[in-house]
Amino acid sequence: MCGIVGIAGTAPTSERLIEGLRRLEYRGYDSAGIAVIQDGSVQRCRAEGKIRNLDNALRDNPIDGVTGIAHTRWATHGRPTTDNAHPHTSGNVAIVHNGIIENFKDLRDDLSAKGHVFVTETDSEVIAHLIDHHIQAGLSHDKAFAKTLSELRGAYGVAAIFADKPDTVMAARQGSPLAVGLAEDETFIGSDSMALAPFTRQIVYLEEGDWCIATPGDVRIFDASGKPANREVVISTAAAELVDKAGCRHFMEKEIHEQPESVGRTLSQYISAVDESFAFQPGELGLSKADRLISVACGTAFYAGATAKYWFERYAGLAVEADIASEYRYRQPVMPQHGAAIFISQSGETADTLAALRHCKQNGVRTIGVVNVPESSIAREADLHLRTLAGPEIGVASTKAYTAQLSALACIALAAASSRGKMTKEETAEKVRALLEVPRLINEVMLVEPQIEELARALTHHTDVLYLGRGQFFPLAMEGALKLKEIAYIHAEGYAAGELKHGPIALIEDGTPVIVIAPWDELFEKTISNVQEVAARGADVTLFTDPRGAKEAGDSVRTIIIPECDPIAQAIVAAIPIQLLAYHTAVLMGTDVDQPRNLAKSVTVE
Ligand code: HGA
Repeated sequence: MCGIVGIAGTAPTSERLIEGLRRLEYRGYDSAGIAVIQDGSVQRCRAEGKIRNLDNALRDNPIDGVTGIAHTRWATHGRPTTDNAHPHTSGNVAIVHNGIIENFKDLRDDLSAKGHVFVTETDSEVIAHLIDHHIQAGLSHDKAFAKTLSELRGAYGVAAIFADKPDTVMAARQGSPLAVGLAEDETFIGSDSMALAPFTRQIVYLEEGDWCIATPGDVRIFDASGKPANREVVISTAAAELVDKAGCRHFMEKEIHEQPESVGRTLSQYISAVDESFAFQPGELGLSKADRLISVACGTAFYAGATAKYWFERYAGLAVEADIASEYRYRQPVMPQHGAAIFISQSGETADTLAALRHCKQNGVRTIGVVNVPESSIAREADLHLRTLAGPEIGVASTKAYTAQLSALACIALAAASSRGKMTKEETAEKVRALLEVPRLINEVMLVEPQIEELARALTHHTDVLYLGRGQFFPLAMEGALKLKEIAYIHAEGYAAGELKHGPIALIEDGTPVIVIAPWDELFEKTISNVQEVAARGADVTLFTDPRGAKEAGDSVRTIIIPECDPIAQAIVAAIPIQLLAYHTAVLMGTDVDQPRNLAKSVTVE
């Protein structure tokens, strides 16, 4: 969500802070700001909207200093205005914050009574006042910072600078990720290693409850109890170059078209094209004897897990509960005795998913993370990290990370099937061959793009769209509806085709667009019956199917034909036209495709 950068440096920081922020803009972009220590006082520059607005504001009113902090915001408390933009100040203190301070009202009331004047609607401002209050009461800066942390309830990644301690940045982590970057004579703070990649590759990840004092070329880290802590220095793999659009109009367009490569890269991590076997020991998954698998995730990643449920059950005979992380963590779920839990997240920092993982770990359940960012919290904390290799995904609406998740999960399901003795070597080899075809099939399915653009044009005239699917295509129907809502701002529902007659069919009227995802399979006839039901009531149906399905459906319905392939491959291939449909509709609607309103890329708050 919000992104934080801090530099305790020896050279001017303003431009570098902005550079760091640009790399974090995917986390939030409703306002941004920086603060530096200049001539012994805190100087701030803030602007509403995207980072380029801050950059322009800085050009008009330049500020600079060798110590500074910066923030890009995704508002949770208070409107996205310049006044509410971070950094927030009190006296000599300036802070930036990622997270939510749950007890901010009590703290604010208490400090107001003591004479502090609050000028924003945010929860975060209280942190600046609290630190300032403790310093004014006579505590050293370190002690004031630590005492403040002990008084905060909720989640935070926070960084602070002090006009009267001009070489220092203090930072802390509780529930929101924070990394420290080390260089010879400078020290950096960032929400993730991507932000720090232009400055250094030597990274220390703060652990839960850690806080630190960063000075040029040095950092002292303390754990939650205040004891000095030693944390491993890792070499980050994040690329220093800012990812660019490679000639595409949007990152999302580029990321959709990168999928042959990203899926191929992910698959090759798990299966070998040489002998159609697994590139790892299936037994390593620890699923050979499992009686239950829990799949926990949010948003698009949840739909990847919900699709994989069909594979684990069908191929590996393993019962799966696919759950939404924000529900799972508060539901007092019954833990599997001999099972495992799988957590799916692009960023690996999704707050609800991370909390669910910790809950499972505490209860002795084996945890598996399917994560795209290898240095992230979920990747590090899971008992087993299974990588997706989608590469950096910048568009807020997930595309290549989703198909990479599906690819990894397909391999995991087949490996589980093999280690559980549910599939013979020949059977798994056949499925592995089918998966290895997916990158080529994705290239092939892209050829329907002109037809999709035409369909997208029609959707722009509607305010409601229904997506239908059965079996493994039901989660894809929900994912299609989610994509359309996210970026085209058109209301859409994804439904199980057979469930339609139990309610949503009442919504169908003349011209209601209905998108049906139904390549030919054993359920095809049933889905076609549902198509007839809605068509009879005036719906404008488009059927995404393969050549066989198109033949069976006849001329009565508009079809978009996708390649024929094995069902496990089809669940991945069929996702592409669904993504393209949302993309083109959004472009035609003129929305901000890569940074849709109200959304942020990785949701590190509850
Ligand atoms: N609560 C703070 C920070 C929001 C945040 O971290 N979002 O991800 C605010 O609203 O400014």
